[in-house]
Amino acid sequence: MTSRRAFIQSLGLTGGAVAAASVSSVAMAALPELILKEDPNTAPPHFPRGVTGAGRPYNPVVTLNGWTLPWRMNKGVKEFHLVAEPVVREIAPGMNAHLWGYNGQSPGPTIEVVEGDRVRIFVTNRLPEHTTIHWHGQRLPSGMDGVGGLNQPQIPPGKTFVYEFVARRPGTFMYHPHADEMTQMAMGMMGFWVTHPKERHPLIDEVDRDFCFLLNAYDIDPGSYTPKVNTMLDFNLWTFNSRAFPGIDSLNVRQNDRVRIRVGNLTMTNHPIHLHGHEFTVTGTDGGPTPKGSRWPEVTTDIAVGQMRQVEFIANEAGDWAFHCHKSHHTMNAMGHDVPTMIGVDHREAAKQITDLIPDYMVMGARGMADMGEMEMPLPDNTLPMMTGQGPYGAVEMGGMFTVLKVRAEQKVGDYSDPGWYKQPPGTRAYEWTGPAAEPPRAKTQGGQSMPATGKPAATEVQVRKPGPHSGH
Ligand SMILES: [Cu+2]
Repeated sequence: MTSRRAFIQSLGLTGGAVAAASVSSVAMAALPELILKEDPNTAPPHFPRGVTGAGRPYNPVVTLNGWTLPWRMNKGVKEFHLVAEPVVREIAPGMNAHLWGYNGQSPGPTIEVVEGDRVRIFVTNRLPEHTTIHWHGQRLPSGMDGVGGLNQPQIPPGKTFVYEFVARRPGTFMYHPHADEMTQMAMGMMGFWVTHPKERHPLIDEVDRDFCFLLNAYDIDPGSYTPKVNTMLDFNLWTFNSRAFPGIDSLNVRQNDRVRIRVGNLTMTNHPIHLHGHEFTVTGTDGGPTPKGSRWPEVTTDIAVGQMRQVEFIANEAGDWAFHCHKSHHTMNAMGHDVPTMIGVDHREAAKQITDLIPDYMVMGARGMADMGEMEMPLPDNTLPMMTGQGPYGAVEMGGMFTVLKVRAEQKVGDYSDPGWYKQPPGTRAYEWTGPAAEPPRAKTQGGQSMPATGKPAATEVQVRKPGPHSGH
């Protein structure tokens, strides 16, 4: 592992494309060099340098907690080398998962090409079982589509297969196995693909920042490392690019930038992805750029299973803006999903007695679950707290599919580094009311209902209302 890391460092990922001119014809007949990256940091945009035939220059994408795979030019063909292999992925600091992925990571590296490029991808299988790669959304010859058994024989362990096709349409794509799919996708095998337009496109605007990531999910028991691959719906880790908050990097932009975010969903359920502080439009789907007349503003877009969505907006509101899945269970990590509701239960007396027997016993959830965000409760090894993350004003109480869009006037063009927390101008933050306290409205009305019941007892104690059969009509 150490030598592999040293190799990556010596290569340098930025501008690390292998120039055709400097490689002998013997070398070109061999497999393209294997390039790996094992850390989970967001790599800076990959500008291919020293390469001819790259087509029109483009503004490269930035893969959230990921990277773009360098390639070499071989007689006019862009050659990539993907290796399917077991990897260790840090889901967030404090938790590593034993996954399967590509080139040292799950998800695999983003493949970034230009419309019209001829692309040759060598896929080496270092998994213990066979695999394939399906190029989700691409126009290509049927024999290159990657469905094991249907379009090609499976790639046995230890073998390398070659895929080759022309990236015919610009847009947002994904890649993933079509071989023992349930297992291999539950283990994290997937990656992003972006095809940039070869010339100015009437439906594809130029943007200042272009981000991409995949939605994925894992079921990893607290204290363990390997996903349960038979889980259908009850996943406990909801991730952007196999990272859970607070492990997901922020999206850092300059104020007034035109921003594009491309998202693909390879989980087993839909995700309503929600942005604070701005409206966006869906400018592209898995089928390509959307016609301008079909676009409308939204602040949440639902991304169904197997879909890709590309949203765009002008980031003209300075600040720190939440960007997350709107299913509240998807902004929560393991441990929280099966906790019984304790709101309103007074178990002080019971707790006292239990504490005599079990000194570490802790009462949770009697006032809601917010305490969990701050509580330093003992967790099994390799387990993330249910909700966590510190903001400038305390616990953010989030997990899973949550990150922050940081919009700053002082962010430099092309600078993707984290500017830190937003400094709010004086007088622009929610503040505490210090006047006389308001009387609870329940004291004046009958139980706070808009339609008071007749013959109802006075609201002096908690009423438990249950839906019952209709009567007295
Ligand atoms: Cu979700």
